[in-house]
Amino acid sequence: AFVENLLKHPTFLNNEYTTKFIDETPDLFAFKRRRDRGTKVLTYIADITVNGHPETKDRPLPSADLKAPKAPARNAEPMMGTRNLLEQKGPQAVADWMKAQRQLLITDTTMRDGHQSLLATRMRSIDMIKVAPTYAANLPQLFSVECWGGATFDVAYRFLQECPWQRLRDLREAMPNLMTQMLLRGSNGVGYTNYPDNVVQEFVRQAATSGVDVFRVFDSLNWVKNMRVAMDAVVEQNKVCEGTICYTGDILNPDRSKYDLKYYVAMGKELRDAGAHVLGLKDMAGLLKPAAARVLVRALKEEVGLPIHFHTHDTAGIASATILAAADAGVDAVDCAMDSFSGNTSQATLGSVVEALRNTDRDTGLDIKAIREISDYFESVRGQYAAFESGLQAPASEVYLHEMPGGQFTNLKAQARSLGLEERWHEVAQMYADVNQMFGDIVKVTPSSKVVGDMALMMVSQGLSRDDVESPTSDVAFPDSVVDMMRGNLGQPPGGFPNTIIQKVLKDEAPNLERPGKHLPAVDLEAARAELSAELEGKEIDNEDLNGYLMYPKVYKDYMGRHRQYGPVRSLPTRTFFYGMEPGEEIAAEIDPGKTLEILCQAIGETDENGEVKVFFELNGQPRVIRVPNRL
Ligand code: BTN
Ligand code: 3PY
Ligand code: ZN
Repeated sequence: AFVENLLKHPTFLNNEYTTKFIDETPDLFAFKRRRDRGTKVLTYIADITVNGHPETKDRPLPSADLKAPKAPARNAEPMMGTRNLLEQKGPQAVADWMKAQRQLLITDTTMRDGHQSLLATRMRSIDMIKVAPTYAANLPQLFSVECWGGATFDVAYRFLQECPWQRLRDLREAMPNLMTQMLLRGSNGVGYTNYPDNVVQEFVRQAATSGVDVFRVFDSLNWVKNMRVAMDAVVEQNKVCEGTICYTGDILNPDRSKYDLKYYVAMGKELRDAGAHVLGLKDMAGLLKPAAARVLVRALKEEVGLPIHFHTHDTAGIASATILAAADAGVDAVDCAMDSFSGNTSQATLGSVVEALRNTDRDTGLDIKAIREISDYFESVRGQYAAFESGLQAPASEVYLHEMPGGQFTNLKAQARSLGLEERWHEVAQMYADVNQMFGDIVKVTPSSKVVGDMALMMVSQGLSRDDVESPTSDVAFPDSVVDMMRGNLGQPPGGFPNTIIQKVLKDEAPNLERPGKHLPAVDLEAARAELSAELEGKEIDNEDLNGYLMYPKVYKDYMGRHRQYGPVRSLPTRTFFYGMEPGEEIAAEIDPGKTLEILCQAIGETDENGEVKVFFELNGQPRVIRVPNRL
């Protein structure tokens, strides 16, 4: 029962669990009195200073002599980039240009998959926005900057106490010549379940309006039918639609014939026919080996005809070899992360790929000095997030056994730790592989990867084998996510789920084999807006807020409740956000363009008879005393 409850916990549903749950979500309307933003931010700092941040409790500290990250100098004039082409000529012109030119195009993933895979998605907007103008000025040859979507959306609201839409607007403004890119989970939006069609459409419309140029759209079971609503919405917005194949198995292994070359070529053609401008090849676990990449890329190039954008992970330590093989075979664009955010479960090393191709016919044209400087910046950013490091020491070929996506690996390991299974990690890895076979060998990527992970953890902790689960006489309490998937609520894998497991999970209930969105009634958007506004005491709900709420109703409302209490904490330096301040320390926080709070922490008082602590500040030169409860 313990495991069952844990698997139902929202933080597990979120799949981004690393350290501690936040037990104490403040009541939504605990603070009715209107206070100015300065006071709210001071209240936050005082609270963290006295009580610590629940997410960094008992976790490693950043080194004491870590310098505050400082963005590198910029070249004078940002040159024209891919964004200018998109704006002037549209998405088809971008696709045509990709095919026509010879350099290997590079997407920088540092601000999305890089930190999602290495730091549990915890990088804060301020650490991105500070360096974004340097990208625009010094790396104008980039194909795109992946900086939004995937897990970043809910983690921003849930753990970072900031608005993901504002992050997007700010980045868009800071990089006017570069295409921004997001990861969209098809009908699952940026969530873990299928949404009604109009919610997906509205979300895409808003993401395009707020600043996304390239939409990488995938489906967690590779079901193109379930991707069309999202793809059509992207095309409708005149943005780049990257219809994406998720790669699993091994095309060169005759024993894994379910996902063979023919399967991928057929899917590529389906995506082309569904309107994709670019074909995404998403190797979320890093399973594509160099020799297989050569064969696959060549076949897709020849038979599909779209430009190909390849994404992989370095979990096995071999990602750059695969990228170079793909480049030889004619891939058009690839994903890399800044050196200091690369390797292991993240992407291949940007600077090294650039250097490897220098003076070849696929030379990327990127400035290696600019890359080093930005990587140095991110190195000091990364140091601030020591609490979220996974401790993974080395790449490992074990990924070819378990096939876990890079973005899931460290999270699942942390979940295993929290269940006391850390010592048995390799059993979890083997069980993950067994569950995959029991489910019929499926694509494993958010959210299907989470379902496999839930099942594997449950089985290891309860000592169940695949035979135990499949036995007609055993009585198994399946995790909710497994029941949901077998009901057909994430859609259908190629060939469907095996009857053995469907019958075991659903008993007499018949699964839905149709597209889940077909049966989900449209949400009345204006009614939802009115309902949310009423719940938030008449607050005006703009389209960004509405879309956040539609994706994650509770997460959004909890965020708003904390926002009323703590104000614009996104503007705090990262160290202050996670660790508060020390007496004598001084910081600045720009809460609006041109409006800066100069904050000096003077002293921290003793805990009084009411259990409260006074924290003494100077705010823009004026003394301010904030009282917070000591909850320790
Ligand atoms: C988060 O939820 O992680 C971001 C907001 C942090 C809220 C602070 S953390 C310390 C204190 N305890 C709470 O429950 N809320 C505040
Ligand atoms: C996500 O959906 O967040 C992923 O990164 C999948 O690879
Ligand atoms: Zn990835």
